[in-house]
Amino acid sequence: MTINDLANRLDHAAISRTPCDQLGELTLNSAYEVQRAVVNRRLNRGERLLGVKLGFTSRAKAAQMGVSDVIAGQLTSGMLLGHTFDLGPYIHPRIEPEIAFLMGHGGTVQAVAPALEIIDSRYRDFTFALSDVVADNASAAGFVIGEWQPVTDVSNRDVLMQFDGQIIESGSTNDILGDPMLSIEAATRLAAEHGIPFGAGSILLAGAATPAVAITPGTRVTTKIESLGELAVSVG
Ligand code: OOG
Repeated sequence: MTINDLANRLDHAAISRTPCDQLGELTLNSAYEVQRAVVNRRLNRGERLLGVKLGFTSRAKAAQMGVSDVIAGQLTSGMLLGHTFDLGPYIHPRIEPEIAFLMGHGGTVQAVAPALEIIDSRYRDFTFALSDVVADNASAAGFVIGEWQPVTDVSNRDVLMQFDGQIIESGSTNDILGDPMLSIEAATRLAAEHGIPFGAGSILLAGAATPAVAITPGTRVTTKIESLGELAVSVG
């Protein structure tokens, strides 16, 4: 199987909303090559690159999925959702609260916002090895950004996620690598190692502070992040 064959398998799964088999033995470098080929298929269909997402920056998330290393995926314009969206395009979507950074020049941060990320593994039963999920663009599927705000200290802040007003997950921003600001260094390093564009104007999703939760139509999802306020979305 070539890199292109593997990318076609993942792209077809996403487009047809039919989960596929895991890819089998693959080095991490080859997995990032498959990711690039998968993202290129989106760009060839007219999408634009908007930034980078990190995966498994929180121990709770890594434990949920049975993996340990921090990984990067790429965010495209087709994944950017409004405050109301439907789940039609996804296979088995889950949602997680995130912090978004808007990057400035030279690794500086221009703005910060609360965010929600929809992840959707293209693999059957949402089950994968680390190389599989890297190839599958870190399960990137959708994201919603709340109001951008001036840069403020976002370390050690409470994070909540509610479904229809009931708390479903809670944590701290320090669950993200011990300090969410460290996600900038991690993204810069992974982007440089794997040829992923990441610079001024890029959005960075720093990784979930809590495990992801399966979502179903008709749910109102709210995240509240201390110092950043709240973001609420309606899932149709
Ligand atoms: C991979 C994506 C993980 C995060 O924030 O840790 C992730 C997955 O769990 O499917 O986005």
